[in-house]
Amino acid sequence: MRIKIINPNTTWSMTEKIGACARAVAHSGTEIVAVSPAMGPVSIESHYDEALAVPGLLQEIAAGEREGIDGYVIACFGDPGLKAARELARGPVVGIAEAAMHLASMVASRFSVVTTLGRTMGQAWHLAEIYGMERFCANVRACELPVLELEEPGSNARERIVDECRRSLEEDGSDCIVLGCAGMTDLCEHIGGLLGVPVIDGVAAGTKLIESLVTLKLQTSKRGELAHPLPKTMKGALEGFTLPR
Ligand code: 5HY
Repeated sequence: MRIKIINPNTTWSMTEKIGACARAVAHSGTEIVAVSPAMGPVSIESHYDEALAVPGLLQEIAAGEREGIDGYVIACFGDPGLKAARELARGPVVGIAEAAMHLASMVASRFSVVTTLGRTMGQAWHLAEIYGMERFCANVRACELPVLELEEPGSNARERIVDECRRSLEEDGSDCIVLGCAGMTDLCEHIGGLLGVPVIDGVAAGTKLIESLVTLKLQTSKRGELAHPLPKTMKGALEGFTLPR
């Protein structure tokens, strides 16, 4: 099977890291295609960034449909464009926040999300609410870490994330950590080994969930809300997104 993992930001070093972590858990028969869109923000740290990441993301979904991709992971903790991606895709699409929160709810009683900038915490809480995970989500914490600092050699990002994870276990009543950024994917094993609790990376979680859904031949339902979008003319800079009749 072929799974496309889309890092909706345009920082390819993060995309390569995401692809490597997905390949590390994927079945030998699964091909992982890891991409960033050709256009969009270099990192996603606000609603503005998230909105501007979606057109490029949808271009990658449309390309995947032409390429015969079996399923998709949206590798950004805000799960941007998830429903729109599901309308375009035949196969299943998951977001890494959705995947990580669901798996956390199966191995622990309460999880804390540890993310980057404080201003993105609201989106994590919003996703917990719409995914029905509020009763499992003890807290959402931020390290006040710019996303791209995760890509800087020699930054103290890892230590700051570990410290915040420790505080969440001590103060939130959590018994599990959800990493709140795709850029943290390579820290999962290290932090889990240090803290002795389940630490869930949405990239790995999403990859295995899509593998399972595809194996079970479960595709996105095309009856009603997630049916293919209606034919629509798009004008101006979005003209290329027109859906012909
Ligand atoms: C992510 N931003 O996973 C989110 C993290 C965040 O560029 N990739 C990003 O803080 O929302």
